[in-house]
Amino acid sequence: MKSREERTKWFLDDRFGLFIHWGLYAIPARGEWVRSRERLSIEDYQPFFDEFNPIHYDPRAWAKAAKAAGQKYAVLTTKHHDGFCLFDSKLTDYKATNTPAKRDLIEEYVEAFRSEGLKVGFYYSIIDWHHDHYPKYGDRQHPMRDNEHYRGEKIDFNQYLEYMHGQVRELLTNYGKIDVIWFDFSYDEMTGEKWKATELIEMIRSLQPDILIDNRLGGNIMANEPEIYAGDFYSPEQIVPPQGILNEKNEQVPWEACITLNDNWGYAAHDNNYKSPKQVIHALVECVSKNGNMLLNVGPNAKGDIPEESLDILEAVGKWMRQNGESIYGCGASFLSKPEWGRYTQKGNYLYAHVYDRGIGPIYFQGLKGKIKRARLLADGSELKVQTPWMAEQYSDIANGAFIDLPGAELPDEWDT
Ligand code: JFZ
Repeated sequence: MKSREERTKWFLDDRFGLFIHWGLYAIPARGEWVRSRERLSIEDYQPFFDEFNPIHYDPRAWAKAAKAAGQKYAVLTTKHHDGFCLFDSKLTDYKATNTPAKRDLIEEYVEAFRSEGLKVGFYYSIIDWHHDHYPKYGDRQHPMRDNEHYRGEKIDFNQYLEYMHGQVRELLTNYGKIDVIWFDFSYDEMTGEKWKATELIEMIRSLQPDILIDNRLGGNIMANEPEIYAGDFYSPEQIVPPQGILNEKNEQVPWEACITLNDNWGYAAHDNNYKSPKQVIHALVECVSKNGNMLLNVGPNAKGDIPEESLDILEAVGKWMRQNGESIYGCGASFLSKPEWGRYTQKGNYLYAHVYDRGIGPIYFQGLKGKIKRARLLADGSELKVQTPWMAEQYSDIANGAFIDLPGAELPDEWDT
């Protein structure tokens, strides 16, 4: 079996992926937690199942948008907490095949993303608000957590575990090679072996030896000796970890920050709080500058369209990536500390300077005196002059610094690099 280092190589080179939250909750359009937040019963939620008919579903178009944005892999919700399956599971009737969609939407997704040359991931919720044998009353997440009808209900959690393990087996057997499995999520005592996690991991590795697994089955990926189920990468949510992720031995742990474009994962019709392309680009650069990945989320609507606002952001990010992707792919943290004017990313002998605070005059590179062979503007490949400004010898010597001229006025703001 490959080591984690070998398995995660492609992932850490690719750096940028697309997260897709899509399911029945696209219809109420109030986010993927709507059932829990509004305490909807399965019956309350049934109309969305009965009418689920995404007539615009075109995973090729999704894949093309991701590719044009510079994303190299994708992760789609095969089943979210509501338990609804986009795939044709033999173990449940609660699946896309039995809705007006009438087909296995995961099969089409895998086919589409693969043929656009992207790597393919499955999000799979280990929480399940639909299954008879998943804890309800008193479970802190469950839509029926305070519904007296379910107090003292007898469940057989092992039946749920058999179902859950069985679905993971289906997902990792029926769709060819899968690159990432993204479990979500452990909480309170519902963690690790409660999910029979060791057994689950052993099955996964026997079916898909090279697949990457996130860290949300539980365990401690930062430990000296992480559990077998502690995962291949750490998954911070809605935050870029300030110092990157180091384990107890002070070694880098692969990580991937998952980030929404507005304030919801699933489609939310009235959520217009979108980030700007610039914020997204800066977040991506920040991740890479700390040895991390970014998984950027979209929530397609009930018809299967990615919202226009999200597509616009992806497009703008793509434009930047076409000019500056070299500073992202295969790059990581620099040996230099963060400069005053922005951030560094680095790949071997190539140092990428992301200049956010342009100031006036040349850009100062602490510690690089005599070490810069040549400098180029990444956006257009044009030469930048390395030269010490008049009278600057004395103070630049102190910190062993070097200066690079930037073409001042001509440099448009959004180039930022
Ligand atoms: C989970 C999901 O509940 C959410 O719907 C979405 O899919 C997201 C990517 O993952 O959200 C979480 C999971 C874990 C924590 C917070 C939100 N947590 O541990 O703090």
